[in-house]
Amino acid sequence: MGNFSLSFALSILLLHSFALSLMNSSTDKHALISFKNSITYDPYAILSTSWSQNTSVCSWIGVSCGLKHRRVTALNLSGYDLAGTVAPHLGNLSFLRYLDISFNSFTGTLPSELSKLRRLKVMNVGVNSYTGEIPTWLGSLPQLEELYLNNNTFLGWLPSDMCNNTPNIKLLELDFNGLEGHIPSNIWKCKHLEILSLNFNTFSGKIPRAIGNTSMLRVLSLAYNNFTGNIPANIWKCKHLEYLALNNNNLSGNIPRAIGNTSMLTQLFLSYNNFTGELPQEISALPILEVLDVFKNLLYGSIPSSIYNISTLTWDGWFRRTVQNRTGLSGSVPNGSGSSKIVTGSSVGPNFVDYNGGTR
Ligand SMILES: *[C@@H]1O[C@H](CO)[C@@H](O)[C@H](O)[C@H]1NC(C)=O
Ligand SMILES: *[C@@H]1O[C@H](CO)[C@@H](O)[C@H](O)[C@H]1NC(C)=O
Ligand SMILES: *[C@@H]1O[C@H](CO)[C@@H](O)[C@H](O)[C@H]1NC(C)=O
Ligand SMILES: *[C@@H]1O[C@H](CO)[C@@H](O)[C@H](O)[C@H]1NC(C)=O
Ligand SMILES: *[C@@H]1O[C@H](CO)[C@@H](O)[C@H](O)[C@H]1NC(C)=O
Ligand SMILES: *[C@@H]1O[C@H](CO)[C@@H](O)[C@H](O)[C@H]1NC(C)=O
Ligand SMILES: *[C@@H]1O[C@H](CO)[C@@H](O)[C@H](O)[C@H]1NC(C)=O
Ligand SMILES: *[C@@H]1O[C@H](CO)[C@@H](O)[C@H](O)[C@H]1NC(C)=O
Ligand SMILES: *[C@@H]1O[C@H](CO)[C@@H](O)[C@H](O)[C@H]1NC(C)=O
Ligand SMILES: *[C@@H]1O[C@H](CO)[C@@H](O)[C@H](O)[C@H]1NC(C)=O
Ligand SMILES: *[C@@H]1O[C@H](CO)[C@@H](O)[C@H](O)[C@H]1NC(C)=O
Ligand SMILES: CC(=O)N[C@H]1CO[C@H](CO)[C@@H](O)[C@@H]1O
Repeated sequence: MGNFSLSFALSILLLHSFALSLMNSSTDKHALISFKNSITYDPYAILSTSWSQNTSVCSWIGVSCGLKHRRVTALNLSGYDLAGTVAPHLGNLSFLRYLDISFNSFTGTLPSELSKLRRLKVMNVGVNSYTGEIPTWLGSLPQLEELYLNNNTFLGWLPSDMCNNTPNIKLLELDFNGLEGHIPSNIWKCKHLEILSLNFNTFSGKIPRAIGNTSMLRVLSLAYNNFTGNIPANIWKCKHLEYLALNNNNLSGNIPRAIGNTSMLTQLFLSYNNFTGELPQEISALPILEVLDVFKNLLYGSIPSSIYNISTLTWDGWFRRTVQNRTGLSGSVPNGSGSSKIVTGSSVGPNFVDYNGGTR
């Protein structure tokens, strides 16, 4: 405790003197000019026309400043097709809270100087061509709430201490990379995690039991990986779970009865695994379930008739993907679609776009 408050006080002191004595708005301009100089392709001439030496950085396209101190608080250059690397000088934007350079063609690795951005809340570098391992310093940005690294070629394992020093992280979006290995079991230390999206990587091993202790979880999307073992029983403790996609993995075991406890669940994707046993009756206790996708498993038995009472379920999608495709389940669906609301769009498959980047 003593150690902690001492180092806390020290870092506050350091940050303050750092920010006050070294950094001012001309540092911000210097940092952004260096950033501009490392851009090799600017097809819409965003930087070459707007980012002019003789104007205030606060008037530049993509730059926002604080009202009083006129320091740069946001840099948003999403979708301008820029290419190049990210200059380490960006780490000098000590008041930066939002960094969004998604949907460009940035290459190389993320410079470690970005670890100096102690106020950063949102970092979106999704849909670029970054590579290398996920930098461990990302796990030490104390204010970080949203991190998007999707659609790059990040490699290797998640840092094992990932959740130790990012107490505020709410969203981790890592879809479409070359990541592998296990989900660190200290994931529960990310106490505010609401969205965890790891689709389309080659993660393996078991889904850690600790996932049940990330009690704020709303979206858990682990599809198209190589996870094995059972669904951890703890997962049904996540009371806020709305979207669970575990499809296209190597999971096995029964679909647990406790599934009936996640009453906020609207979309459940379990297809293309090795789940066995019967579809539990408790599924019909999910009052707002819209999509139930259990196609291509080793399930047997009959479809609990109480399922037909879930008025939100989209019968056409469910029917197509389970009964018609002969999963082994027997039973029939109601004549016509009758009272059921039909939303064909969401019944075709996981809507990855919803949780993919969040910027488009
Ligand atoms: C900003 O800092 C630089 C050096 O870090 C210094 O040369 C310059 O005078 C400072 N500008 C203002 C307005 O304080
Ligand atoms: C800023 O400098 C550019 C040349 O670099 C010039 O064309 C432009 O007129 C200047 N703008 C102002 C407001 O001085
Ligand atoms: C800004 O960052 C660069 C590279 O990280 C560094 O060389 C420079 O001294 C820093 N400070 C200022 C005031 O620009
Ligand atoms: C991410 O990459 C995948 C595969 O290349 C692609 O299908 C998807 O559209 C990309 N997502 C975005 C948001 O660009
Ligand atoms: C999860 O929380 C429970 C209490 O709610 C605790 O007993 C257990 O040790 C925690 N598990 C992990 C892996 O943190
Ligand atoms: C999945 O993991 C198993 C071993 O656990 C391995 O044999 C298999 O090649 C992996 N599949 C993929 C697609 O990585
Ligand atoms: C599932 O696991 C088995 C046994 O480890 C392995 O042979 C198979 O390739 C895995 N399937 C996938 C899709 O990874
Ligand atoms: C199911 O298990 C068998 C072996 O028991 C394995 O060959 C197959 O790849 C598994 N299927 C999936 C989708 O994991
Ligand atoms: C969760 O579901 C199980 C099995 O259906 C049940 O015994 C248990 O009481 C439920 N727990 C909560 C907290 O609702
Ligand atoms: C479905 O709901 C109706 C009326 O709400 C009820 O009478 C019936 O028992 C329910 N069926 C099942 C199988 O739960
Ligand atoms: C950046 O701009 C895009 C397009 O205007 C917007 O959708 C996105 O939310 C912005 N990013 C941040 C972090 O504010
Ligand atoms: C044999 C069969 O009916 N296959 C269908 C399974 O479901 C998919 C859609 O999820 C259809 O495209 C297939 O035709």
